[in-house]
Amino acid sequence: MQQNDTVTQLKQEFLDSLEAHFAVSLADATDLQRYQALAAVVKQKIATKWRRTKEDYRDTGAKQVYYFSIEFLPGRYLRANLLNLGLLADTEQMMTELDVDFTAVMEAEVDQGLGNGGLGRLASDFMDAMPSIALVGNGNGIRYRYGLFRQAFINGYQVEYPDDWLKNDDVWEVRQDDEAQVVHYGGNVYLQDTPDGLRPVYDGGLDVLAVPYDTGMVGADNDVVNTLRLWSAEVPEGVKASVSERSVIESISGELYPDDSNEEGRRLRLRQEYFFSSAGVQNIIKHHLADGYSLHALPFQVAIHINDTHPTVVIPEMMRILLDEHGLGWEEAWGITTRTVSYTNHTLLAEALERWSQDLFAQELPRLFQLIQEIDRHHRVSVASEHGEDFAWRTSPLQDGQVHMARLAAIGSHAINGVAPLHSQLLQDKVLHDFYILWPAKFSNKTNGITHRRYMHAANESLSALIDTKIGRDWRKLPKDITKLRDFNMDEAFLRELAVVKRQNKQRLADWVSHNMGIDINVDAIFDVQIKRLHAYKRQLLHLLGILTDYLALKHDANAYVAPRVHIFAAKAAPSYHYAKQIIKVINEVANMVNNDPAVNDKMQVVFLPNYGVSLAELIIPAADVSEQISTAGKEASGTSNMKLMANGALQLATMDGANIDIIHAAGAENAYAFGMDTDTVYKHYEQHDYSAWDIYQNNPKLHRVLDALIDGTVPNVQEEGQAVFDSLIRDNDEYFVLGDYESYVDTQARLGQDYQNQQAWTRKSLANIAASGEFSADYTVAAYADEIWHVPHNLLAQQE
Ligand code: 26Q
Repeated sequence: MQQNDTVTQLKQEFLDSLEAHFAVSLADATDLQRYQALAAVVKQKIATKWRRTKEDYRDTGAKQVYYFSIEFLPGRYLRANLLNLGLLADTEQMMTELDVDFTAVMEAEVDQGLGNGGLGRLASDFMDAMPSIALVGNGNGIRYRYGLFRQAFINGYQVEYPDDWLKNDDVWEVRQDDEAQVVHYGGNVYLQDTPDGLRPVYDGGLDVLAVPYDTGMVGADNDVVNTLRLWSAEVPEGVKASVSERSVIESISGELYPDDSNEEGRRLRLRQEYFFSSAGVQNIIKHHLADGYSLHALPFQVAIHINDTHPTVVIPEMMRILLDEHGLGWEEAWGITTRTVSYTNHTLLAEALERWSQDLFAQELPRLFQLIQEIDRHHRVSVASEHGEDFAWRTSPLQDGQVHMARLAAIGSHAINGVAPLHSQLLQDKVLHDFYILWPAKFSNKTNGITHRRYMHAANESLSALIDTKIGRDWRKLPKDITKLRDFNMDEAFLRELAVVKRQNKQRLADWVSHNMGIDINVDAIFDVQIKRLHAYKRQLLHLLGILTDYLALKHDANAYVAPRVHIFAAKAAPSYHYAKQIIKVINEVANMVNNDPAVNDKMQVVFLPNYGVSLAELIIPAADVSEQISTAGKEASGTSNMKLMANGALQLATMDGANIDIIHAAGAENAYAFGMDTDTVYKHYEQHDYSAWDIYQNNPKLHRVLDALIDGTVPNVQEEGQAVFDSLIRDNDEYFVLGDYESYVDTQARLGQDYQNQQAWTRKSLANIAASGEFSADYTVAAYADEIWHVPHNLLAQQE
């Protein structure tokens, strides 16, 4: 065995750590103890870099970016941290030498799920990208006591269990008592004349102590470690709180809202939004002043970015601090605030735009409400003369008894961006059109990105290693350099090696499915993957109708040609989203029917993996052949699983929506399967009211049979759910045009199935996707934010197109 100093030293540190923490030998240690001991070693290595980074930022007076997000979805840290520290290979070797199952050790770490989906995971990808390009950027969010629910299926129904992620302590976090902040809610507030002008006097209300827990965000192959700060709600010291008062306070950081589309504004949710926004802003300003800067220097020293509208209260909160606590005038405070804050929108769904009842808002945050009234008044005055009363009305933060958060965010920030070109265009043309008329220069696009480090180098180590053998390792620093792989698309040996890697990854997933679900899936079949939140607009239902089409074809004609496929779903539905849960039930029953039917199951299988999250994504994505990105055009802001799947060599079966468009463009249309209506067609149907699901149903016999299968007992055990799905399509005229895209979808699936049979040609298309994935690195995304919005330096080399 090869001797390696790092491995030897790591081994000693690991064994010492086991003894120091648990007084056990390696042989007697559990996987959890092994994990915690190793994590402690890694944390020590991070700590030195972290301290130095903090000192360096303080000493140089670098401008700081703060990314405010109500969700972060980090998943597991150990493997990603080892990778970024350059210690992954050595650790693997050490574990081999010690005869320890490293996978089991890593799986002992809890998957930190303090977010719902795309938005939260994007925030965590940015937390990986920022230190990796030496950008001074920190996260600010909530340390929820319970994260996103754990999902199980019972009789095909989704059942939710609490996510008690702190049961075993979080090894990575550091509690910072001396950084705690008090956040105030409710009560009455009066303005009193004082020698310094009008000042608010508070009467009653609730004080909550926000205590931060910091985690080091490790840069890849450098010495930078930034900070993710998550706030926890506690009773302030010296306050005598009854049991019920205590529980009111602690509930503020008690649990993540398990909904990713803003069902209805609830009081506790508003308290959460204010909680991390206020604690974060107070803390930033406190340090800014302690470092000797004037408040007027704030926009030069600090950039605050709000991830969707959930932290929009930072705008009135900053005004409150500048006006009430530091006596600035309105105009200077407003200038400082707007030049500090920037905003990203993540949704085109009208129902997902955040609004709060003014009554509730005024009860919870009375002083902020007064300030919003003042912002509203200034806004109306400044736009009415030029654009008219009606325009002023439409764009005002306060209208119809509600506080419109996207309007407040647009007015109170200096930059507004969407997350893919189509999305940014639709923001300008439709959703935020009035604001675009007012301030066109505020608007830009910043296409989302992903971290290849987690989703490729760590989750698909053999793929990255194989690529290294062809183009060296520099592409890991400069992801666009992966285009050099295109030179090898006629290299047959390389294509075979790529296919071998894919097959190994499929086998790894098949083993998991066999072990955890008791289903043996066929690794020679196409792994056709749809993994994302369960939502009507994402159209898992369209995929399901495709499955039923194949099933009925095979049942009616044993010689029908259907390319062998394993349909792989993973998705959580919001607990209150009844329709989404009905779709889960139907998919599970179809899966049961198909998997237990010997007449079809050498051609098709359906598996719905429970409890989708970051760790499961890391297992599924490397194994995917096909990436289903089939939202109704104009609905998905960007999507990010589309980028992760592409980087791992899956071909897109996709509508022209969100970043699908850009992925197809980058990979080449011949290396993807685009289908369905485009955005213009969808909007025309909305305008002309000429879409008839009933007509489509009546005129397409194949589709007719498929839909009838949902209600005539063909699919067993779905009396109620099958009817509900049927009704949403036929009686309610199919809001998301599932039937309108059906024909195009099944035709495209058939063509794809044929193409897959030529393995070499398929692998060549797969290679084209991998080779085009570099531009979707979050490193570039974050660098673009840094250059164009935050105005902070970084060390990512600019690259020629
Ligand atoms: C708001 C108020 C009350 C309760 C919940 C919410 C809430 C929570 C989460 C609303 C929305 C979200 C999350 C939205 C989200 O994940 N959007 C996705 O963002 C991705 C990153 O930009 C995009 O790729 C996806 O297209 C978009 O759907």
